[in-house]
Amino acid sequence: GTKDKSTDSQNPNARTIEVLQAMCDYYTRINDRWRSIAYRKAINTLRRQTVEICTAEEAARLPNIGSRLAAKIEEIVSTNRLRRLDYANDEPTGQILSTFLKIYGVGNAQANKWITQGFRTLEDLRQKADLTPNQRIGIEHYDDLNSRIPRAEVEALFAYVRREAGAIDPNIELLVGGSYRRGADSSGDIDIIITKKGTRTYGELVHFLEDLITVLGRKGFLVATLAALHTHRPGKDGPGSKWHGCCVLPKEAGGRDPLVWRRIDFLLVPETEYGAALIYFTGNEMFNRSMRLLAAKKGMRLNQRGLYKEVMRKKGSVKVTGGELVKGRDEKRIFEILGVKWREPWERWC
Ligand code: DCP
Ligand code: MG
Ligand code: MN
Repeated sequence: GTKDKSTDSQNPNARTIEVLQAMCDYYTRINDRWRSIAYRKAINTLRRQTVEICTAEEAARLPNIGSRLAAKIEEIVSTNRLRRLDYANDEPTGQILSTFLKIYGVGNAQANKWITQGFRTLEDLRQKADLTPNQRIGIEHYDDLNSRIPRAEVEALFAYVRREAGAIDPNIELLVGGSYRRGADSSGDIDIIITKKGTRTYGELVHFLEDLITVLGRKGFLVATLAALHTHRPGKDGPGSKWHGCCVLPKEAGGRDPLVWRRIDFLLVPETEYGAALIYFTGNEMFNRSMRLLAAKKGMRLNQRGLYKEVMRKKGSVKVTGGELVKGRDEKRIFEILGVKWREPWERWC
């Protein structure tokens, strides 16, 4: 995670790590998940070395470093640079692609399509492209939606929501998950998890959320809807019910002038699924992935709704799962059953 970067300068492979990190950032920017994961793993391996790794052969002997990455490590050590990175930095489509990919909700397919259609700048898109309402929001508020939300502002936004929520239903419980719960100084969005004692399905919370959205919209706190309740089909799987949109901190609540648009997510979680949902929505994504892998290794299945015993009845080629192991609000029980040491939210970076 980002936390160990400060120690890199003392590492004998500091320069190699720096270049590989730039490469990793590049792949993250152009949404190449596999390569960015491969680079991150290699960087973690190098961070653990106490001697400098100079040749491809030495590098390839280490865990999580394949032959192509090993060759790149040798190139960095012997030339102090990496041609692939120089190339990535001057690649014009790479720059355009990364600009387009930062538009909220835009993925590789859409970004590449725009490039093929000849669009080069956000201004091109604004004026000439055929945009969905969400894409237009993403472009009109590009800078706001790409800037981090300081922790204090997350708290002010949350206080605003909590006050209105409490007026609708005093028994509702709200918590900020995501990077905020992990203790981050700033967040990309604000993730609000909503639950209530005694609830068994998210359907029991839907009316509350509808009321909350209405009130917050009327007050000018919510300014755009990106993904609403009705896009979610009851009975289908998924994280229960959710709402994604944008909000602003009103001036009278300490908001800046001009108002800054922020991304906000509401997630409905019945009390019976709260523990598993807390783990999922606290993240981070890598931590979730490793927890799910661990569960699978122990013949169980973990998702945002619960920890299940995998019942391997074969029904055609479909796996039938059953036997929920943990019901309720207890995050710690899930760690216990998985046999892993409890980790506080702020220790869940990787
Ligand atoms: N999550 C996940 N896998 C995904 C997306 C999300 O496991 N593909 C989980 C882990 C995240 C949490 O949901 O921590 C919230 O998602 P966010 O996208 O809001 O990510 P964070 O809150 O962690 O970071 P940010 O500060 O960028 O919002
Ligand atoms: Mg978040
Ligand atoms: Mn989110």
